[in-house]
Amino acid sequence: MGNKEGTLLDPDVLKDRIPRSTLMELEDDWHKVVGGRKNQADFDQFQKLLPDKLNERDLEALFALYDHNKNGKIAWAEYLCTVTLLMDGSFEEKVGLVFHAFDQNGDNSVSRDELRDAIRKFSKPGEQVQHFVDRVMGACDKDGNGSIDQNEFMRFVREDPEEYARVAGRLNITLS
Ligand SMILES: [Ca+2]
Ligand SMILES: [Ca+2]
Repeated sequence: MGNKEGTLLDPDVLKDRIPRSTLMELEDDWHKVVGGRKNQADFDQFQKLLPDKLNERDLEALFALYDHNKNGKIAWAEYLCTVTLLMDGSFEEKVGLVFHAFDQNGDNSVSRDELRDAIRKFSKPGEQVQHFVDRVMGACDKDGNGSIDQNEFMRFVREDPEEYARVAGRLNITLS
């Protein structure tokens, strides 16, 4: 499940990717809400770190996106990494962030069960969940091995942005 801090990027690289003023604001907010760098944010604290007030389900989806190592808490490194990728990430990095959130057991593939859980958490399907899972699985799993790897997911997002928007709709991430 990745390293123990749960970052997807090297913390030293991260610092240079966002403006110094933004980094200081993030640190300041963290300090006020969560305390020291070693403290981890729980769900209520996480909510206070966000600029916007979100409904419960959207907030849960966002929490899962930030919680890279899936331990139910947001570490400073996870927070900084996710904010940086959302602000400054490439298309591939942002899709990778979403893929990582879908991949519960961290084996770099999304199984049908993981896809179903992800769709329950992240999607605005507009149809019955099981139908939606079947359709998305069919569209993504080009080699037919029953799970989705990152390249397959990337291709799916490129080929059908509207379907992707339904899959990850609660996250409301602008891809660039
Ligand atoms: Ca975590
Ligand atoms: Ca997996």
